[in-house]
Amino acid sequence: MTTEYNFIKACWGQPVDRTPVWLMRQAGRYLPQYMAVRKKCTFLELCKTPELAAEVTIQPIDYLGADAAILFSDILTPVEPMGMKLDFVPGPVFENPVRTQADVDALRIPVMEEDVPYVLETIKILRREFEGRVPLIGFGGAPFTLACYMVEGKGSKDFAQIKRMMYGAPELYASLMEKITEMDRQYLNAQIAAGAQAIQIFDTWGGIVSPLDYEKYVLPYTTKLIDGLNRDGIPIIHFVKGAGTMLKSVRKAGSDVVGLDWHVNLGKARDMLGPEIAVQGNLDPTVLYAPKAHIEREVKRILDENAGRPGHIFNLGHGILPTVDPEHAKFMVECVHRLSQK
Ligand code: 1CP
Repeated sequence: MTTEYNFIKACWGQPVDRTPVWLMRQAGRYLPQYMAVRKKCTFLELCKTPELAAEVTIQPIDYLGADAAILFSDILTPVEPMGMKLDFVPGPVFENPVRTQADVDALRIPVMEEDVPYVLETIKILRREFEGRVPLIGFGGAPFTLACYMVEGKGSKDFAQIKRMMYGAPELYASLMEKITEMDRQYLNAQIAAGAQAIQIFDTWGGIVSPLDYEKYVLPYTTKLIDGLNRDGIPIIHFVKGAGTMLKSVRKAGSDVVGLDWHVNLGKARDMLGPEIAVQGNLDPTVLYAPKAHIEREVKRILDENAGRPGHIFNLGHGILPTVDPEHAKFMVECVHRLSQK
């Protein structure tokens, strides 16, 4: 695989002249440029207007100098046309959560070109815009994280509803997960066909189950999803938040890159995962609240833990927080580039 982009090279474990870096949720509320666009419309309108979605995708590339762009959308965008009434306040809320077999049966698999044309159009605009500059990452939620929102109806602290279904109605749970996995497969393949150059799968809630339950209730569906992607030449990044103790299970899903939150030491994680797989992430997002000298020390510490091994993409261990000073985010990107330059 030949590519000029450090980000793509690092995904494949190839050597780079400096460590590539981007930030999860790099387009968003911490950027005044984003808020200026966001003032004019709702979040869903922003996702559904390709010119605006493209504009806010580009903002962090121009401002931060990140090495990869991520499509501006949400993991729940393709769930709405499955037949679920979605609102953002600003977190997602479904008016009609999935609780019964009839609810699962009523969910439809969207026809991507007809139901989410704005996502595919945004990708096409961005590819033209970024050609030769940065690669574009497409993304989706892992089936389990999507199911959490669909069953709970919103974010949750204890995830009581999804766990009731998982343990108490395993057949219902399995039928829901199968349907979501098939939707996700078609959605991510449509993004690849439209021009996405890498795919990130966000399993934000995959770490809320025990390691044994992860293998039983979460991993089989993510594995099936990744297996069904048209991934020739397209690196797949798999990020499971809170999975530090079960990275060997996460690796079994078969991605090219494994995402790391900040509850795990990057060096130890790499030892556990082995040299064949690349890693991404690891900086505690709250470190961006610290003085610059502290940010620089933390960047250096993570680069030192990686110890020059190929296949490292620098990132936060989860999304950037909305109250972070954008200048600190930009400084973090500069530190990664300066301290890793060969
Ligand atoms: O009013 C606003 O501006 C809405 C805030 C917002 C934004 C900017 C939401 C609502 N989503 C997004 C964009 C978004 N969501 C991106 C954009 C691209 C980028 O990274 O720059 C991405 C990749 C996501 C993915 C996403 N949405 C995840 C997975 C990653 C993560 O942060 O864990 C999850 C869990 C969501 C659900 C969601 N959407 C929005 C919010 C506030 C949330 C989280 C709610 C919760 O904590 O339960």
